[in-house]
Amino acid sequence: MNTSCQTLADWVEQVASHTRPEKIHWCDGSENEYRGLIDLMLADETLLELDQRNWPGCYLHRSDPSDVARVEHLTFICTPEEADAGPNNNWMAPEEAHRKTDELFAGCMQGRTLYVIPYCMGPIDSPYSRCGVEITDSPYVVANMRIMTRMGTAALRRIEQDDSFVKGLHSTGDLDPDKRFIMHFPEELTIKSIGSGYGGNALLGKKCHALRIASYQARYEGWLAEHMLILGLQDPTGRIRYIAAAFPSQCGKTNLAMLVPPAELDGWRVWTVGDDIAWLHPGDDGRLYAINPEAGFFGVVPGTAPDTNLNAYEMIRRDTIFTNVGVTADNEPWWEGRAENKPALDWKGQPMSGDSPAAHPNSRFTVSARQNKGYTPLMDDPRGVPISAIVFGGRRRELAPLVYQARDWEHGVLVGASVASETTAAAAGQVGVVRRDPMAMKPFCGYNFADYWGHWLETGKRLSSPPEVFHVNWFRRDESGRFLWPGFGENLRVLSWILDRCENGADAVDTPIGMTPAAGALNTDGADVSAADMEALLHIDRAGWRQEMQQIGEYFDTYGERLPAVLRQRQQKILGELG
Ligand code: OXD
Ligand code: MN
Repeated sequence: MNTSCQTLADWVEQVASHTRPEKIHWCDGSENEYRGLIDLMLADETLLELDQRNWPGCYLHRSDPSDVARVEHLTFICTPEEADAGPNNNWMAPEEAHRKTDELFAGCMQGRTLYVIPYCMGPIDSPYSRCGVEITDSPYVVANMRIMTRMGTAALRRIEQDDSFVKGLHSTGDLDPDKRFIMHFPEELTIKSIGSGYGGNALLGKKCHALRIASYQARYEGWLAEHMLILGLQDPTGRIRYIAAAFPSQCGKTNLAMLVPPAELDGWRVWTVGDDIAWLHPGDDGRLYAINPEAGFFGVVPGTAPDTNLNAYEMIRRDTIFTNVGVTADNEPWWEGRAENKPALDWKGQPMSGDSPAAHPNSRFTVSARQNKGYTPLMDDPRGVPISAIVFGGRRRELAPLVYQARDWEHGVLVGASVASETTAAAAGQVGVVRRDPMAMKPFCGYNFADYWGHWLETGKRLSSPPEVFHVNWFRRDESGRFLWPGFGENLRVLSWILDRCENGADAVDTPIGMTPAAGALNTDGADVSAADMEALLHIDRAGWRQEMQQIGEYFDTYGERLPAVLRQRQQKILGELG
């Protein structure tokens, strides 16, 4: 036994006798251990070494071509009552889900090593952090978990102290998509994932624990687990304020969290606290505080370039695991959007041919957050950072204006619950279809959305100084498909209006859907955006919004009696104002 935590020791023993590994390895999180895993994977070609002279510590992993994204249709919330999972989730009865997966786990680790990964989501010494243990047979998962979480001995010590942890059992199985399941048992604080090695399905600390299980725990413990980036925005006076922003996968959270200000906005700076997940707690002072439970970034590679995300571009030049990118003839990683060099092999290792991309559209980098130029030690502050503004957003060609502000917290909850976005390659399935993605949590909320919105409303009541709530849309296009807003660094202009609004300092126009920037209130000096485009970006199309509000009402209908009445009232009120 390698731990004084009896529950953990018993569980490892029980899993081992079921899965029958050849060896058991308790991860300590050391550099030596990481090096050993890399060597092992180089030897069996799970990893390929990239050009170490120019890309030191960088490796390429090619996944099975059928295993490149999250699989929402194979992801289940297994609460005893189906209604508790809600219409937003796939549900399976816990006994059935255990039976189905246990059958697949039986003997699945024969001839392999079982790794025990103790990890902590959040700073080790934060009261807001929560621990978990992932058991896996994949060295690739172990290496990624070491980058993405605080993993190893320190986490194990905390688990022994708390005597509480989330149990995550994972095996890549035989990668047969018909035998792939990602099961969550929120009441048992347990995850069982089999048949996939892809990040969101296999690095169990991330989506499975820090969002699905944590959102469920947060409801009972009085906090929020959200699919949000956290950034610190330093203005030219040196003052830093914090923003948390929820966008669906592949809508630019990582880019926004690492934003580099355009030259005209001299004196501004962005500090990255997190790029994907925020755990939010009401503080004693009535403000909302955020920690990032992760320690690294699992970001989308294509499009990463000096003009879109210089910090990320430089950050991934060393000590990075690339998954499913192309390679050049001289063994550098290559992806669409990388200007230098050209690809020789695509992400499957095949010679480039025709128009098919070199990198898979959902190819990823895994890298420590400390390698980012915008790293701030506040990321490791056990108290977290106070949030001034919460921003929701989606990818929408039409309708949603560049930015608008909710009137108050309740309206903000309605704005979050109404988020819709075009689907992307982060999940298997059709790309580009608009779907409702409330709070960007559609794939990640571990319980019924109606109860979740109720919990948001209750949380607001505990805040005497709640954050202001906004909605943004960087993705508006004209009829020809041209983007109306330049995006990336220029988004700072919108963020600075948002911060001004938090202190009633910028002019706004009152519209039925909320407050939009008054003419000239949003600084566009030096930006490549015409007055006509700006007008289109801020225009409220009343007929379109009437239809949208009606559709939101129909969407709410699917939650029946459980829908908090106040959301219906606010939706009806706006519909009435739209005339
Ligand atoms: C992610 C996702 O990987 O949202 O962050 O899919
Ligand atoms: Mn995400």
